[in-house]
Amino acid sequence: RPSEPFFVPKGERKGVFDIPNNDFLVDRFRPIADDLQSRFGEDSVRVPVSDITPPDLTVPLQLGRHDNFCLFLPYHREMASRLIEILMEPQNINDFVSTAVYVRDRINPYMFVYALSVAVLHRQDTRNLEIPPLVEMLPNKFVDGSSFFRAREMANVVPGGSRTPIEIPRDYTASDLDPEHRVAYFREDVGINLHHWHWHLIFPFQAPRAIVDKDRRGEIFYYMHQQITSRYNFERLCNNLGRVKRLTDLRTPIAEGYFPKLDSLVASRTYPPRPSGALLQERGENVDLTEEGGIDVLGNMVEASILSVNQNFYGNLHNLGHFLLALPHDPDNRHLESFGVMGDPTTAMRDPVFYRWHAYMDDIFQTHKRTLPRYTTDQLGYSGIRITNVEVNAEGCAKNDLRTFWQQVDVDLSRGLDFMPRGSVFARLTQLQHTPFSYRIEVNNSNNAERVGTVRIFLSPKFDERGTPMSFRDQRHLFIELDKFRTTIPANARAQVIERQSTSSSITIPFTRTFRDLEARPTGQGSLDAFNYCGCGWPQHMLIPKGSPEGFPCHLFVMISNIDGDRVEGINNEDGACTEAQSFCGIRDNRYPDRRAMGYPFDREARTGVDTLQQFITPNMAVADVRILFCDFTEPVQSNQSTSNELNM
Ligand code: CUO
Repeated sequence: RPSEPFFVPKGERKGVFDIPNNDFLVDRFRPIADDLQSRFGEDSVRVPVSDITPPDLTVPLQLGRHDNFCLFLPYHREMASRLIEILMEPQNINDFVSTAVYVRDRINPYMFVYALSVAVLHRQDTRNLEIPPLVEMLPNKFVDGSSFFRAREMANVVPGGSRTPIEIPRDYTASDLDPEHRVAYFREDVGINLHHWHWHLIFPFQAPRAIVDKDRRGEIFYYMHQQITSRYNFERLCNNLGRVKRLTDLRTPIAEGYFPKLDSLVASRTYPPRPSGALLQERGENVDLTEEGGIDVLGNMVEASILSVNQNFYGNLHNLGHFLLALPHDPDNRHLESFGVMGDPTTAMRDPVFYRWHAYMDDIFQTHKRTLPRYTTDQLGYSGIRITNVEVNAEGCAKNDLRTFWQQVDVDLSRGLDFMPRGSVFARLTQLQHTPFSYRIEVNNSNNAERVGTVRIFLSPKFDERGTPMSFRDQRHLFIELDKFRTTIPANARAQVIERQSTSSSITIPFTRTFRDLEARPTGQGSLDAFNYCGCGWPQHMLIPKGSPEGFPCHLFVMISNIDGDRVEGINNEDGACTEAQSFCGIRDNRYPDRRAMGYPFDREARTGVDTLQQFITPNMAVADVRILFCDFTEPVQSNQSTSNELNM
């Protein structure tokens, strides 16, 4: 660890790199080298940079500095992979910093941020280093483009202490004339998009093999995206929309249009929209897929990562689909438009077609899952363990009622505004939120010894689009994971109570981590939290779907599974504080902590004779009827909840 901090907190003092010689400067800055020295003078924090042999950037320099970077395009990802290698090579932290400084002004900035983030996440010497949240580094990928004009105006005209947040209305991408817009609050949620970007940083599909090859990565690709699809379907049902239709026919027009209204700062253009009825254009090649070898093999093959068993043969369906779907507004580039939001994991989840595409991907995985043996009651049950009651309690609500509402939060845009006067400029966003709640589970253990088990909690809509009770065959695809944790039940326990807070969920990270900020850490604190890996995780505020004003009826499912089938040996999470979102993100440097198939017990068809959830359950499971009540009011920003508000304004 270097003696000086090299990520300097924002605020009134700018961090400036003290480069060893002018070779570090790109050609365009050399004539003004002296001027640069004086421009960032006394009031800046100097960060020493050691002298190194400059790396060979031939490969990554093939992408122009002002082009947009598309992770899903093989040509781009090969360049990015080389850049990751370059950033992984330096033997010590000082050389790493020097390499990064040297590379920064030469390389395409999007590729740089991506490769640097992957390197920081995976190098041993930077594993505990904080990186600023992406929403602050590249706010243009998360926030309405028109707000930047207002932010610049604010930064130039209004002094630091007197700035007011720029309100971003909830309905800035479309009106309710577009039915798909009813679920825009989910697709455009900043926390969800940050999670998705973070997930793809931790699980890159191309990079040096040691980085890509993580325990069950193909399966977690399947599961995390399957859960996104289920959650989106859940939200759709809450909003009187049908479930997403798989996008399988690439030759018919795509009904769902999307106009992102995001700026692409590099290309000085906006992200192009896709009008409804757009047609894909391609060369008509077939992509063959087989089911051989299990969900993990299939996940890597379909995505496709470099772990694909044979990428030349099986192709690159998911990634190239993303790219193809990012192009139909200007398929042969005659209008010189860049690619749309689907071309980038940072922005892809905003577009309705993301969910249609992933519904198709998921269907491939489900086709494989249908070929697997069904779980028997022995495999599902837990001898002597019986759940006798389950309920949820939210403050101020009746038993088994959950409550959602809107809430405003402030995000600092100033890091994303280059060459601007100092100090924060906040955007005020509106997001879904819910009242925190707790689960209360009563269990009997008729064994003469204590038992350890894993509590698995899922939620699903009770009725389908037509208001009829769902068959198990349909419902199992809509169960969203809410929590998973270990429990110990004493011998001969009667009505033993297990209590658990919603904020402890195994898929979420707390608000302050989604929008984590350097200043959130008290200055002078010696040890840095492992913030980076920890940025992966579903945002806590989106744990519960929106529900409906009448109260959206749901099934809450709770199971206690036998630890013998769950336990993974050798899990060490001593050093990792960030194990919260382990269901979606795994645990750093460890095997995936649950031996069961991801999504268990709903990942497979039910045993014969089971048509409903009630028929599916064994004594160690229980179902409660729960409602989600949506209250259409907006909670204003609370100063202690806006991560950097108090500290910067
Ligand atoms: Cu996360 Cu299609 O994989 O976006």
